[in-house]
Amino acid sequence: MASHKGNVPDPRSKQAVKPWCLQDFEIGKPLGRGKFGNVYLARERKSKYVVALKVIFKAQLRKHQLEHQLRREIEIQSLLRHPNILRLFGYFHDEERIFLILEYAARGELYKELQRVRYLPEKRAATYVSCLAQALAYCHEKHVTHRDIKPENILVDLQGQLKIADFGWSVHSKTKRQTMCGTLDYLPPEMVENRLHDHTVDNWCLGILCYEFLYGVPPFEAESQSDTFRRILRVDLSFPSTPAISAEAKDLISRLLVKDSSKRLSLQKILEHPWIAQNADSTSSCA
Ligand code: N15
Repeated sequence: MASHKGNVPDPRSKQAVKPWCLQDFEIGKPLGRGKFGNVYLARERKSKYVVALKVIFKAQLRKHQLEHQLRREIEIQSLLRHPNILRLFGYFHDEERIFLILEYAARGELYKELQRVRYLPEKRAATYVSCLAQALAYCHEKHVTHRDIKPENILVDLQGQLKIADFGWSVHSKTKRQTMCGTLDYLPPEMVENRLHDHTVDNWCLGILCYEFLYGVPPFEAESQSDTFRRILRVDLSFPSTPAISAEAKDLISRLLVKDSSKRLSLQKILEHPWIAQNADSTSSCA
């Protein structure tokens, strides 16, 4: 998109010469469906650049009084430029719909990869956690918190790079966990108890994610929501004997899943943790 010439607007420029419109794109298969609209594979005609085009129906937005929130989300998203955060290239609208031009991640949703392979080898898990910690550190620097980093919100590109995508707008295929009244598995204690929370909720979520990468299930999974609540509030953490996981990995998880949010390992300390230092693949660049 950035290589456009002539009258085609630079997606980064606030005063675009000519705004994007639907005719600029060839539309392909649907990538996901949701309450507010769908996401389609699309290709910009001139550059042949492949994107994910998200369609949001204005009537649906209005009905749920989310116009304001969408505007804010778009503003925040437009500010974020990181290799592990899904890019928003631009947007446009017609009478009924808003279109978001989003980065296309060819390998799709991380939770599906996780479903396929059950759990990840430690080196892969450590590489993912390292990249995500760096992406979250970038967000926190920009005062953006709660990127909601569960596997359902992470995409994988052709090179295998993770892309944090915020599906707060739930325009992607629902997972079993989501259709069953939304997953609580990633909520930190302070959010379960509806207390004040800050950027350290992301550190907790990274601990949950690390556990799920290694064991294939989130640590506080239970039959009922109230049991999950109870397990989160007690930080009822245990490590199954299979798969066999290194003591260093368990140490990192234990230092993130800490009830007192001020005592959770900082993102910088995650990157310096022995398990990350020894296992994360620094050649498979995430930055
Ligand atoms: C205001 C806005 C910027 C914030 C709200 N966030 C989003 O709208 C984020 N969002 C991203 N919503 C949907 C998507 C999305 C982007 C969904 C799917 C994909 C996507 N990029 N690439 C895909 C994708 N690639 C796939 C490959 C195989 C199977 C499914 C795939 N989906």
